[in-house]
Amino acid sequence: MSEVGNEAEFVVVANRLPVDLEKLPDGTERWKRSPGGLVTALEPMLRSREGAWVGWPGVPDADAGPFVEDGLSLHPVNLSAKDVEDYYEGFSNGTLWPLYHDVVAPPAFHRHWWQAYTRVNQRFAEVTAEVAAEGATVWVQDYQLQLLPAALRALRPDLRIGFFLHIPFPPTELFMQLPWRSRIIEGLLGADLVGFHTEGGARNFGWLATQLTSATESGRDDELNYHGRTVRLGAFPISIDSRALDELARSPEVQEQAKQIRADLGDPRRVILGVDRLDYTKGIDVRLRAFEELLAEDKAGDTVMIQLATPSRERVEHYQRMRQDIEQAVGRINGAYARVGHPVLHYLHQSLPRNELAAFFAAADVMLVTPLRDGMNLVAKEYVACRTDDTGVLVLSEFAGAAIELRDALLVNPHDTDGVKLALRTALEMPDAEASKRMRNLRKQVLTHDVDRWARTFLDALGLPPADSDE
Ligand code: ADQ
Repeated sequence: MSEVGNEAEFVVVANRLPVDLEKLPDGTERWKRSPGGLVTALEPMLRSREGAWVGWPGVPDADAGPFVEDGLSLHPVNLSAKDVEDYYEGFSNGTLWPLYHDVVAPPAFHRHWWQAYTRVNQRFAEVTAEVAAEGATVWVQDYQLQLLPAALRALRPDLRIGFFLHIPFPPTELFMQLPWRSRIIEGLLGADLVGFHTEGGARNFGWLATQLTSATESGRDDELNYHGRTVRLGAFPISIDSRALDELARSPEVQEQAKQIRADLGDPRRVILGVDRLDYTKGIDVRLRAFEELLAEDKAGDTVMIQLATPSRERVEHYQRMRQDIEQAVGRINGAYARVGHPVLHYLHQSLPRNELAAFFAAADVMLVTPLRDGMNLVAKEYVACRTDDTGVLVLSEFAGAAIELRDALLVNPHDTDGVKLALRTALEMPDAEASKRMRNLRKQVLTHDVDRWARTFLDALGLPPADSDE
């Protein structure tokens, strides 16, 4: 750990730092890297510009100061247990998350949650204002920080500010439910560029801005005029580090592990896979129902399904209930259709290391991605990147942002159980030639549109010139 200066030319602000503070049983603390696509994509750009990252260290009541970790300058925003409860679990995950995902669970509106959200966004703005050099570029990430662009601009009008929303921007009728709707839009209008995964999100936002604030259309559909400034809007579909995953999946270790997984399952004719954060938006119940009905109708053939689910937001009530429902369904399905030593459905409520996850992708003939609503869904792209021999079929919800780019998937409406069942059967029976043709097209898309390109495109639009040493 070393001292850090406060003069960064490029600053990323996200709810979480790219490292988590871990409290060990003996009372000591250590920083643990939390690997993710965002960190991988932004790391080279942060390094080449001596950039900084501002975010919460992931545990309540930490007392961490700025430090340098592995060449990255990190600036913790410490949150109390009450902040975490009201700003993060409350307003971010109990109000905004369900509201922005088509209210698939009812959002709760509480004034004290909103107050905490305002307060914490202000604190993030203050830390960022201290870190950024004169005229620096700041890139704010995601729904937890929508008030930050305006709060930061008020403190530091010299900064160039970009904002990217990783979840869907909701239909205008739903957004209007939010008691603090104008404040959120005003917060976002503090940015010079507001990015979404899809054109639809950008359009919804643009329309709401002209209805709820003094913003006016500029004559171009990707621009608004607001308080004498221009605010640009745009679609920037995020992606993955496709090359790295392709290489990992080709490695002899991962290929061997994939074979072993199939052998452990009893070498069934077909393996179906689901991989998600355990979240009610992901439609895990939808695919379990479709699989259960195929089993009941004796149409699944010699097939085994695996559902991997990373534990997520375990303190939020909706998540606890959903976990119970899913685990009950898993028990019911195996109870009815398994044989001793041969479950038809394997469920792991665990987070797996990257190489193991790649082996599961490489082992699966059919990938089921059935969210009721999803900003993008990186799992769909990860599966494609791991299919290095052009085999495998992706079944993908049309309500995932990824469906716009991955046209050669079998697209389904997750609300239509018969439709999902039919797609699943089609996938299980698809002739090899058709599957490979589709997979080749999917791979072309995913390998040429990686997360690097996403970040570069966004930062170009924001007007941050490439540094000489950018990779
Ligand atoms: P998420 O809702 O988290 O992201 P997603 O894009 O699918 O959804 O990313 C999940 C990540 O977790 C993937 O990289 C996946 O491999 C990993 N993962 C899932 N289960 C795992 C397991 N059991 N073990 C290990 N890793 C696991 C939000 C939005 C998305 C948007 C992303 C990026 O909700 O719509 O695509 O941000 O913008």
